[in-house]
Amino acid sequence: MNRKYLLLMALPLMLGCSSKKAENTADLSPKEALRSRLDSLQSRGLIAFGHADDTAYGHSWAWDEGKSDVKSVTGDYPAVINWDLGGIEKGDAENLDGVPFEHMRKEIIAQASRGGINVLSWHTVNPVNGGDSWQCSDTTIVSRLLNDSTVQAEFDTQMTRVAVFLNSLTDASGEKIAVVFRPWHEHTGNWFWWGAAQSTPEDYKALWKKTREIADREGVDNVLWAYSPDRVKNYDQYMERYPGDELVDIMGADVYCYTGGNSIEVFVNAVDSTLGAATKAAQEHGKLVAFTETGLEGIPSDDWWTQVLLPTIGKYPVSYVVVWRNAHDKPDHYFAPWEGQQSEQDFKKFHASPKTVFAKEMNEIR
Ligand code: BMA
Repeated sequence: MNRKYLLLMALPLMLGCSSKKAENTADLSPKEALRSRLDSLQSRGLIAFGHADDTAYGHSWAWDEGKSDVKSVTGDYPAVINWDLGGIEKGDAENLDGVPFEHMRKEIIAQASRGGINVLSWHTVNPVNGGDSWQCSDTTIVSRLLNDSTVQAEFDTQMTRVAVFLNSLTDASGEKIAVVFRPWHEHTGNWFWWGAAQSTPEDYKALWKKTREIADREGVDNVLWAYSPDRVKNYDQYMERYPGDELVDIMGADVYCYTGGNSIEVFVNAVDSTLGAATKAAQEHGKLVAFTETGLEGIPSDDWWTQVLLPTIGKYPVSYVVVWRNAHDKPDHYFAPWEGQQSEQDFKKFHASPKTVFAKEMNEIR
């Protein structure tokens, strides 16, 4: 057992408060137990590491049972895995990146049973003409979704399919598996049909309300809902489209790092303004904080993990950080290292940091 593991086990005793909490989480609903675990990470100053589609495919492989690029480097699975529901709204068998939903369900169950957490994003088609999430030249979609009864009915069908999937996530004993769901993400940008140039703040908030009404009607009770704007300049911009305390559990943020010029400085500043705003919002509204999407595509760096990412986000009480997927069919599109990748050694140090948590250590987080 390594030093970090011992520290994790001893922390509740050192803090003198959490061992009681640990006993009590057994009585909580799956959703409240998940909230409590994320809160526990935050209050201990720990950050759970996450990777999109981690166990479905990786840099040069797909669908191998038990495989993971993160595990091939660190010996452990990520604490958090992001899955994307894009395509489920059409009744498709596979998501937009080719992950069969049945396979996704299996992997969600496997991740939960190893003590990890699952988070879901949704690159959904639009309910007007079925165009993909990035079809953003039509700026009337959100307003038609809210006001045109035909479009409303189509959205109802789509969101109901999402709800059916969420309700179907159960463990071996039949108990629901709680997940984080973050619809309508990166809405401060202009690249999705629900973006800032594509909807008014009032319509964006109404879109959330409608989404929650359908989920609630369908009995979805295993979800923590995350609000996840893209980079913002300040708190006011972060909150401009906040749909309300009754609809949101997690204050999230999506901020990517790019290469070239002063891109690291730009990234650090953007994380500071965005996670700074998310943290303030979370404190004021009694919510959790998470860095819901980030990464440096291709990781052309020897030390990005320990010299850029960790010190930049370590200042904020983020419960988890997710880096995006390692595509198996696009050799340059990856955000976590694999065996032999340039940042491999640095990622091992990131894994060994007392601040980061991977799947095995999640079992100590109650
Ligand atoms: C983007 C890219 C796309 C993918 C989409 C949804 O960032 O990774 O290739 O289809 O996310 O996962």
